Amino acid sequence: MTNTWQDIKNANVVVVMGGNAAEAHPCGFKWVIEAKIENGAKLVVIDPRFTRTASVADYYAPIRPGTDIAFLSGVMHYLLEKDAIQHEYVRSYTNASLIVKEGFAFNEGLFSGYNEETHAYDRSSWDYELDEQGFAKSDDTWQNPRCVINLLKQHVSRYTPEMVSRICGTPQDKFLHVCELMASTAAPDKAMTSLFALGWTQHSVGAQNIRSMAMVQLLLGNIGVAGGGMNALRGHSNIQGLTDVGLLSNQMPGYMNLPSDKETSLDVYMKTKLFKPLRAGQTSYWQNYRKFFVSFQKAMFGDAAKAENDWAFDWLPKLDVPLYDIIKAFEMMNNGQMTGYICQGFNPLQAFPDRGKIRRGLSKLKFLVTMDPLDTETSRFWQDFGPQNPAKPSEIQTEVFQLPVTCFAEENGSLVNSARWLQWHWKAADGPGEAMSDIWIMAGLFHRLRELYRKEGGAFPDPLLNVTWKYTDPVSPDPEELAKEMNGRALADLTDPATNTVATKAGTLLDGFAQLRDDGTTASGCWIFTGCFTEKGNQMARRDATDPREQGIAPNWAWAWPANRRILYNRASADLEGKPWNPAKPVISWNGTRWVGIDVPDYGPTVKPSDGVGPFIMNAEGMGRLFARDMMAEGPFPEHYEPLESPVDNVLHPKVKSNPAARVFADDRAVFGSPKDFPYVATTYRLTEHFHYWTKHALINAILQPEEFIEIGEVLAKEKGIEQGGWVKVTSKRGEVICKAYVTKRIKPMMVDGKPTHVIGCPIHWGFTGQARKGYGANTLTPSVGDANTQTPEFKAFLVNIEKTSAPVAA
Ligand SMILES: Nc1nc2c(c(=O)[nH]1)N[C@H]1C(S)=C(S)[C@@H](COP(=O)(O)OP(=O)(O)OC[C@H]3O[C@@H](n4cnc5c(=O)[nH]c(N)nc54)[C@H](O)[C@@H]3O)O[C@H]1N2
Ligand SMILES: Nc1nc2c(c(=O)[nH]1)N[C@H]1C(S)=C(S)[C@@H](COP(=O)(O)OP(=O)(O)OC[C@H]3O[C@@H](n4cnc5c(=O)[nH]c(N)nc54)[C@H](O)[C@@H]3O)O[C@H]1N2
Ligand SMILES: [Mo]
Repeated sequence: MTNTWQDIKNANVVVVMGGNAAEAHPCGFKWVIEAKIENGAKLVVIDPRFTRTASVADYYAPIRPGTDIAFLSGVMHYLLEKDAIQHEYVRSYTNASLIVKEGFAFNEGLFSGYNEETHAYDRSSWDYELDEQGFAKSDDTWQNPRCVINLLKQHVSRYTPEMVSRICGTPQDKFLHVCELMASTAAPDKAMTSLFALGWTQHSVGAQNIRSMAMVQLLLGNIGVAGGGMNALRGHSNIQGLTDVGLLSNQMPGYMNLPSDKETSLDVYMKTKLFKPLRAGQTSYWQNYRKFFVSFQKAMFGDAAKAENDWAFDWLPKLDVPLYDIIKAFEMMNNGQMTGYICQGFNPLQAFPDRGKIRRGLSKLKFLVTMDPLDTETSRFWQDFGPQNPAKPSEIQTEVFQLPVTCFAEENGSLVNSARWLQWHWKAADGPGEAMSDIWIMAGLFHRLRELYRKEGGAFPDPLLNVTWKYTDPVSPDPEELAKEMNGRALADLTDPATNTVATKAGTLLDGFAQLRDDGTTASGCWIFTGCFTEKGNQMARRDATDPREQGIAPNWAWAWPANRRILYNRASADLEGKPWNPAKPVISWNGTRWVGIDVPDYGPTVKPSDGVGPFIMNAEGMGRLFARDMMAEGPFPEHYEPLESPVDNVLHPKVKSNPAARVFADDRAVFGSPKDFPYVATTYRLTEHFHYWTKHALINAILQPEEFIEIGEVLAKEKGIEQGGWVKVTSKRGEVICKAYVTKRIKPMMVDGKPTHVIGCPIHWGFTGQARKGYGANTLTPSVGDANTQTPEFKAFLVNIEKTSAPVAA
C-alpha cells in the first residue's frame, strides 16, 4: 500500500477492481464502509462476479477476466480526451513533459526491441532523449509529439468505449459511468483510492494491470494524497515482510538485487545500481545503494567483510538465470534437475498451477522436507486424490521428512502488514507436541551444515564458515536480537561531518537509514527497517493510537517503513509551493522554513519547495512515470494482451495475441487448451469461510464450507442441464475436477467481440487432508504460466469445459 487501511476513510471514490475486499479482507473492509458513511464516498466494484463487495457498492460493472488493461487504457483515453486530468500535478510531478528518444516505437502489438527467439525485449530504446549533461530533455508546452503525454494519448487512442466493451464485455454505458466517477477525482481536493489484490496480480499481464491503474491515479493527481494511492491488499499477514526481507530468489533485503554471475566484482555490480539523476537538482535515492549494500554485508559477515575483499561480495550467491521462481523450480524438478526441496510454510501441491505437474515433480525428488504446523497435501503428495492421479505410492522413491513447527501465536516476533507497518506480537501459548520454531530448525540446519563443511571441506565453504552468529542463544536466537540485527547499529564511533564531533557511539542501535555508511562502520540487515528497534526500544511494539487530526495517521502505533512514513510520496499531496491540494485533509505542508504535518515528509524536513526535488525520489527523474523507461518486461506503456488461454483473438492485433514476454516453458505450452474444446472462461478465488488450505483442518470452518463446489450462471446451467447442487465435471487440458455446482445469479454471460462468454468460478480451498470433505483442488485445472515481471501464475483466467455427471465413486 502507498497509503494505509485507516486512510481509506478519506477517499471520495473507492475503486475495488482486481480484488474482493469484503470477503478476502473483511476486517480492513470496515474502512471502506467508513468512507461511505463518514465521507459520502462512492464505492465502485469491477469484477467478473457480483461479489459481496459488489453487494454494498454504489456501482458495479462486470468485466471478462484478464481484460483490465483494456478497461483502464479506455479510462485513460477518456480522461485525456475530456481533459479530466489534474493539470498542475501532471505537469509538476509526472514525466508527461519528458521527451522520448527516436527509435522507440509500437507496431501491431510489439514495442521496439523484441527478440522472437528469446521472447524478451532489448529495452534500450525505451528511454528519454538526453542533453549534454545527461539530463532528460523536456517540453513543458507539450507541443513536441515525442513528449510522454503525447505518446500516451496516441497509445491509448485505440481504446474507445466501443473497443473496451468489445474486449471486456462491459456494457458501454457501465464503462462510461465508471469513467465519470473516476474523473470526478481530478479536482485537486478530491481523491480516489484503488484497492486491489489477486484479481490483478494473477495474470500473465499482472504487473501491467497495476501499472495501468497507477497511471490513471497519476493523471488524476491521486498519489501521495490522503484518501488516494495504489493500495495492494496483501494476502498472508506477513507477505509484505517476505518481499521486504528479500525472500524472492533474485533479491536481497530492502529490495536490493542479488548479483548475477556476470557481475564478477562489487564495482561491476554497483555500476548498474547508482542511478544518476536524470534532472537537475533531483535526489535519485538509489545513489545511496552502496551504503545499504555494505551495511548488509557487515550484518551478514561481520569483521570478515572488509574493504580488501570487496566487503565479501564473492560470498553472495550469483544468479546464472534471471531468477529461480517457483514455476522454474517445478520445471527443474520435472526435468530431474533437483535433488531435494525444503518446503517451509508452503503447500505447493494445493497452491501452484497444474497440480499433475507439481505431483510429478515431487515424485522425482530424492528427498522432500516440509516444515509446517499442519499435515499438508504436499507432505503426503504420494497419496494425491483425484481421477488423474495414476501414481502408485510404492513406485515413488522420494523420502519425505515432516518437521512440525510452531505458528505465529506460539512465538514472539513481528509481522509487516499491507500498510508497511511492522507490528510486534507476543507469544500466547507453547507449541503442541514435538513442534519447534522455524528459527530453531533453521539454526539447527545451519550449525550442522557448518560443522560438516568444517570437518569435510567442500567446494566453497567460505560463506557458511564466515557468517556471523553472535546470538546470546546460538541454538535458538531470540527474535528481539534478530530484529536489532535487521535494524542495524554503529560498528565504530560515527562523526557528524558538519560539526566534526561523535554523533553516534560505537555499538549504538541506529535511528534511521540516513546514518548508514559504505566504509564498514555500520551494519544493517535490512536498510528499510532501520529505525524499527532503536535505543529508545522496540518501536514495533508501540501501541499509542493517538491520531492527531483523526485522519487515520497514528504515528506512534507500531512503526512503518520507510522512516515511519505512513503515506508514500506525500510530497505530492501539496502543490509546488508546498500548499496542500486539499486543505481539509492535509498530509504535509511547507510553513516557510520547514515541512510540517501529520506524516514524515518524503525527504529532509528543510528541503525547500523551490529546490524542485520531485516527490518520486526512488526514480532517477524524481517523477511519477506515465512512461516506464526501461523497467517492465513487456513495454513502457501497458497494452492489452489476451490470457495465454482465452476464448477470443486479440482484436487489436491478431498476430500478437498474448503477452510476448510471459513466463512459459515449452512443455507447459503443450498443455494449453483451445476454445473449441474448452469454450468457457474459468477463474479461481477464495471464500470468507476458509483461509487457503489451513482452515479445513478446523472443524468449525469445515462445517461452514464442507465441500468443493464451482459457481455457474443460470443461463449456462440451463444450457447444460446442470441443476442446483448437482454433480459436474470441470475439465481443462490439464485435468478434471468433479464437484457440486452452485447455480447463481451472480455470474452473468458477457458479450465479448459479439459472442456470449460464460465464466465459471472455482473456489480454491479443498484438498485431501483435514476435516472437510476431500476435493480435487482448483489447481488441477490451472495452467503453468507466469507474469512476465513477477512470475505470478495466471490463476485468474484460463479455459475449461463443464458437463453434468454423476457422483464420483471417491466421494
Ligand atoms: N477468507 C480469506 N481471506 C483471505 C485469504 C483466504 O484464503 N481466505 N487469502 C489471503 C491471500 S493470501 C490473498 S493473496 C488475498 C487475495 O485477495 P483477493 O484478490 O481479493 O481474493 P480472490 O478471491 O483471489 O480474488 C479477488 C477477485 O478477483 C476477481 N477477478 C478474477 N479475475 C479478474 C480480472 O481479470 N479482473 C478483475 N477486475 N477481477 C478479477 C474474482 O472474481 C474475485 O472476486 O486474500 C487474503 N484473504
Ligand atoms: N488457483 C489458485 N491458486 C492459488 C491462489 C488463487 O487465487 N487461485 N492464490 C495463491 C496465493 S495468493 C497464495 S498466498 C497461495 C497460498 O499458498 P500456500 O502459502 O502454500 O498455502 P497456505 O495454506 O496459506 O500456507 C502454507 C502452509 O503454511 C503453514 N504455516 C502457517 N504458519 C506457519 C509458520 O509459522 N511456520 C511454518 N513453517 N509454516 C506455517 C500452514 O499450516 C500451511 O500449511 O496460494 C496460491 N494459489
Ligand atoms: Mo496470497
